[in-house]
Amino acid sequence: MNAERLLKIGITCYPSIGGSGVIATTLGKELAQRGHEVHFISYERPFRLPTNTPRIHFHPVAINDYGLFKYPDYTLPLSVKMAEVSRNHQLDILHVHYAVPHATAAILSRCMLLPEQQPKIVTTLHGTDTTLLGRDPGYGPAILHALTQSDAVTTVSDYLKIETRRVIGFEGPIEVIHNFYDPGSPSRSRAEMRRELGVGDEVMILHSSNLRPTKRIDLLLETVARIRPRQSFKLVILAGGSFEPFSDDVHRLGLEDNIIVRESVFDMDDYLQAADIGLITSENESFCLSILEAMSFGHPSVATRVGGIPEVVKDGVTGLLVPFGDPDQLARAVEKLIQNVTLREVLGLSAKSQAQEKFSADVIVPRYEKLYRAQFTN
Ligand code: GMT
Repeated sequence: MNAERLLKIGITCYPSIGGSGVIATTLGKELAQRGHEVHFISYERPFRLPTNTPRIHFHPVAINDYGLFKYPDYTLPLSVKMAEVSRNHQLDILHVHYAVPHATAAILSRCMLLPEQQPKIVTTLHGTDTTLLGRDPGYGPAILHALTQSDAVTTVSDYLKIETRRVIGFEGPIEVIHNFYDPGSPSRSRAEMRRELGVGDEVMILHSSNLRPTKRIDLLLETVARIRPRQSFKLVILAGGSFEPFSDDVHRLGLEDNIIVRESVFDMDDYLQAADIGLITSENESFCLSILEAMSFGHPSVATRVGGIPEVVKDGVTGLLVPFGDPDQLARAVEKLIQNVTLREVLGLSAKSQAQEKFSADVIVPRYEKLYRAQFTN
């Protein structure tokens, strides 16, 4: 195969709000802009996937609800659709994001195809597919099997590579390709956005996540409850899930005037440009895309020193890292950035240049293209 040949690439990901879906969708858009033909295969159109865009196609997977099954099955119809799209569009590559069940479905789809119809399968592990499901005896062996059968495996951080070896016992090659983010063009100005949110001269702290247990929203709220003075900040939470279960804690901690919650936000960049500081209190993160999003807009984050976060944030240079589980230390770090405007600006500028130098589409997308093309050499 000619090294510069344009490829036909299938991408499967979770289409709803979540870092792995965002990365997969953005990667697909970038690949299409570079001339490749990209076929998304999932149960819903990924929420950031534009319509009517050259070289981008979406193939929905229909899931029937049979009374016979107590639990609906997605893996089999997904694998059938993957085989159909591979056959009909002569896919070169099938790139699956998040192993469960996508990698297993991809391997199964390959068994349904003649040898000359089979795409090369690239599996990208994103986080809990290793750290949580990899430990589960009901999933671990299936994940190991799918990784072993994949033509290439990538992880989004060095940390996740090490964990994949340790937790799943996968010994084959793993390429670390970090996540990427390029700031878009917000549709509203920073001032408009802050007015709309009711944020005045206070420092706007942003927390954006799916609110799953590992994000430790309890710790996030405990942290902001300890920031003094209370009038110095507003915390905007962009929730990729219902915030309702945390409402009692907001009242208990007397944070009603400090917290603004928005659920299922699609115009992320509008909020990012309005922010000043990011705040992440996670127990574990393979990478933490929302820190990178904040960095791309020139905002430093205060975050816990866990998992792959130190690969994204250089402590004292592009943000501040604090040991996990200590709301007092987290609050002191946030106060430092609230009070010291110069420090905030210096860290923010370094964060932005690190984001461009290490984690931009121009740096990362060619690494995926190279990996795809490497599947056809030798
Ligand atoms: O693994 C998950 O819990 C879900 C996944 C997602 O789809 O958001 O998050 C992981 O992948 C992101 C994108 O690569 C990373 O930024 C997150 O750090 C990672 N989450 C965890 O490791 C908990």
